[in-house]
Amino acid sequence: MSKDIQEGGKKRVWSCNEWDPLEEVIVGTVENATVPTWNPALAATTPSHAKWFFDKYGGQPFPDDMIEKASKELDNLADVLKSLGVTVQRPETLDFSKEVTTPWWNSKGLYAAMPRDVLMVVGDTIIEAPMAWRARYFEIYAYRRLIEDYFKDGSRWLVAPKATMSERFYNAGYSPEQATIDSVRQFVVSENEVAFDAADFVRFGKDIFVQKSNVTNAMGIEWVRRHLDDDFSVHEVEFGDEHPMHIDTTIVPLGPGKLMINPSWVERSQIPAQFDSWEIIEAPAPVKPYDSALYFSSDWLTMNILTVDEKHIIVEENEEPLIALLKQHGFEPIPIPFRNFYPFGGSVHCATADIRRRGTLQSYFS
Ligand code: ABU
Repeated sequence: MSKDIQEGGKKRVWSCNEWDPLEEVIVGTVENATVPTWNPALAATTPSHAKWFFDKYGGQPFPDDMIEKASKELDNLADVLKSLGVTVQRPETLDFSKEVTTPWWNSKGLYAAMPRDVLMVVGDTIIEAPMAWRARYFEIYAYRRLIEDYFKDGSRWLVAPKATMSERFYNAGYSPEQATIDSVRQFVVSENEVAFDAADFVRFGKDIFVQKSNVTNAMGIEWVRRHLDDDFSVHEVEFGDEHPMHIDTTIVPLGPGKLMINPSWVERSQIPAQFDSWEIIEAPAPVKPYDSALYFSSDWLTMNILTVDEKHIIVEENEEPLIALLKQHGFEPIPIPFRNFYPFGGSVHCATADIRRRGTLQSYFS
């Protein structure tokens, strides 16, 4: 990679890690969000207590009051980011209630609420993830006009191969109750086709860590590895989440040399040796009870924060123990209301995707 590119130059798309000063970001939308019908891919990671929600609303729009409250919180997040000098983009609203037909299956869509899941920026390259839920097959098109603009402005653009998501894409024998067999983690996606969600990757400059999950398989990880410049190394990690989907409630970098871990899933012995000289900070337990149910995620949305720069971190305002902990470590948390977004499956990290962070491509590990 040329020196100019290593430094981002004047590129509109440039982001190498999770903590350099954020200059442009996409914030998702819950407009037209449609509840998926219960299916094995969803069941693999969805808390079983939430099944009633999908039985009741599957195939229908999310209830209006949920959309209204979450939209307000997203708009507020966008305003907070703008007030910090960050350029904010929003996706197009697609008609997610429309049923699409492929040669193998029919499905309605889901939403464009979680840009972090569907795309990632590595250096000056936008990577479109192929996704692993049928309801998310066409989700990237909500971002396509933006991506086309970024491409016109000089970004590189990689589109991962779309799987058929036919029967062979999934492990027919997978059961969430038997997620580990003989110490080997099982997943609902098979190894027959490329699968990954972008949110299973976390960027630390030249080193990128990724977990296999119920939406990311070894072929998906290898696809990313082979398509990145030689400057990047992709390291696979495994932690204790029995039903993993997205790494951003498991390990979260707070800045160079500071890693926040989920103490209920991450044993110190599982942390890769690269982090030996890093400060490891255990996230406090999530604050409960929630005002609203968690239909798509674990309780650990607490950790799903957005680092604006090395000092400022956007966090959900009810997560007081986390706010206190961040202050103790010298950060200035920016609390915002975001609990009404939680039932859609994420918090501020999921709801955003970095497009530009000021900084250079570096190695943070000796
Ligand atoms: N999409 C982030 C949610 C991960 C979790 O369930 O903890």
